[in-house]
Amino acid sequence: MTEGLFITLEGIEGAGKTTCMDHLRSLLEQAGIAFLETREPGGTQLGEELRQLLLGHKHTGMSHDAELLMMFASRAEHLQQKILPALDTGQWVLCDRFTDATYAYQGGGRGIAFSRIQVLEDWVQNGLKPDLTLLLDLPVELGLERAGKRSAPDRFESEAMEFFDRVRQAYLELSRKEPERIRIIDASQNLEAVLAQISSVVKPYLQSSIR
Ligand code: T5A
Repeated sequence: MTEGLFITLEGIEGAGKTTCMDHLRSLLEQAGIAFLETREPGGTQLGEELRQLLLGHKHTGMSHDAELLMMFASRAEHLQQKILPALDTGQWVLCDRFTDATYAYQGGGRGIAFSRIQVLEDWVQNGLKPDLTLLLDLPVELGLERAGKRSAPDRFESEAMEFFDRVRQAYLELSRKEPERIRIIDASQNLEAVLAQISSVVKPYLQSSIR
């Protein structure tokens, strides 16, 4: 049984996860809550090396199954080395992407059946799920426009618009299945409005942590 709260941020490219992570960090710091901030794929030495392989252009034609398995290899290491130890000692965990991204990108985007992903989720996570997921939702065109202003596209960002449409729709389907856990944030609004939505979702959790 874990004690800390596990919060994840999700969304298509350019949704504003990095920007919102800064805001979450300051909310937790102000509340005096100890936390681990991390990301996927990545978060450990092995995970960061897998991230380079997954996001870089060296293996442009990697098979969809290899991509899926590498995501879960990174996740298995991450859970054992970082996430579970942090939660077990009562720290909160803020994670930039987790398994919902696998359902959205490898499931929705690549077309791998959710039931196959579920097998790996059960194996690697043994029932663990985030307590709260903030899904930053916005039209694909807007996300790609924002992401494009920033840096050269990685292997995923080089995908076609239709790929991200499927990713977005898969995320929305996940939130319909688990509306209590996966909260939709309208990320098309200006930054101030987006951060206000995040504060209003997260504040009840902060208040319940103050005993
Ligand atoms: N992946 C990951 C899988 O396929 N399967 C998996 O299981 C997992 C875990 C990881 C990639 O791996 C894939 C998905 C991804 O393609 P990543 O770095 O986590 O890559 O994901 P990215 O989406 O590439 O992250 P980005 O850093 O590109 O996007 P962010 O963090 O969502 O966006 P951010 O905050 O950098 O914002 C983009 C720009 O928009 C501005 C910001 O200032 C910035 O310039 N912005 C706004 N502008 C106006 N109004 C707002 N509300 C704004 N919010 C942000």
